[in-house]
Amino acid sequence: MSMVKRVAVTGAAGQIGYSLLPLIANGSIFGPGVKVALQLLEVTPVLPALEGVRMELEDCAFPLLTSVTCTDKPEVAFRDADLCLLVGSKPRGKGQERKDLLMENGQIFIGQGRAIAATAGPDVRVVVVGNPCNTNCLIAMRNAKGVPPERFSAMTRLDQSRAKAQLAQKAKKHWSTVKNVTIWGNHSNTQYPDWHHATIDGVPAAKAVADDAWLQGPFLKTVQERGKAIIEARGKSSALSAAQAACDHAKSLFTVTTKDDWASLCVLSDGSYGTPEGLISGFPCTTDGKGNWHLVQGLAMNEFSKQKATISWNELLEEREMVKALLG
Ligand code: NAX
Repeated sequence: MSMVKRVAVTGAAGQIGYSLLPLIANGSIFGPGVKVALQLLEVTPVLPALEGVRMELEDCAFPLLTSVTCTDKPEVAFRDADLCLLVGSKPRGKGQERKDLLMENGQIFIGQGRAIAATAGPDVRVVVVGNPCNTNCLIAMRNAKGVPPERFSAMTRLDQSRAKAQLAQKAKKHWSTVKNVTIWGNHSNTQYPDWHHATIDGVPAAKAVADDAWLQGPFLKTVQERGKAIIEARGKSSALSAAQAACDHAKSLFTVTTKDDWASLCVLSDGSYGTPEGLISGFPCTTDGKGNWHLVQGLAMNEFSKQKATISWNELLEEREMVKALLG
């Protein structure tokens, strides 16, 4: 009997969904030997467009794709799911306050957290992409009663990949040679992309780049503001790269990741490195290939790093405070 992994994707008719679904159907997460069933969630008015996406998926005749379910009911989308990719959320409206956005999206993630607890598979993993992804993840996790909190993570993989690309280009090396970049804190422009433990082609990044002023200034700012730069250039937010990052993040949960090149995942803080306990925040992680992560411990953090990370941790604390009524 061949194995089929059930992957639920929310916001599936959105622009990230459009780039993400073919990647999943091609085996990007579970590999070329594992069949996948897609369970797609959208809001009711968008179901006709989602139907078009389903038709296109069928027309690709992906060898690994066994079925496509389209629904506006979270309990149907998450039923027996092995992996839930929570991509759908509401964008910030014109003139809308951050708190209102957090609260509005919070309602979505309460419902989805509950539905995951009620119907997802017994070994489900949940990856939150929809922004503000750290706090949305916290809300879903806290409302998914009975699902172990470490099954939840939020995505800073795109930031990690962006940082690797910037470091590589500065050092005139290929990005595949950049290892061990960490994104501390929130997936927002307060995030702290930390190069201090990174290597480029085996050489410490600071030595390979040989430009501390660039690392502490333009490098940080470019990674923090990359999303905005893409909107300015494309007129739309990053989708292709976000879809790739979502697959890379999920794949790193289901394959072994070592300290040779750790994954930067936003996961539940136990207080390590000074990250306030109970937040969903960026950490360097290894994984066991069975969906479980472990924090990389014992890394030195200098004053600069602590100061930068604290700015982002404080923002996450503020966000948590704003949504405290939603934390089941
Ligand atoms: P789109 O607006 O193109 O698509 C979002 C889709 O979600 C829409 O089709 C909408 O109908 C659907 N949706 C809204 N509420 C829903 C609900 N309750 N249930 C199911 N579906 C729902 O946005 P897109 O560009 O695809 O981005 C999706 C999310 O990813 C946004 O929140 C965006 O900010 C976030 N991003 C996160 C990134 C990260 O690194 N964590 C990077 C990329 C991206 O900005």
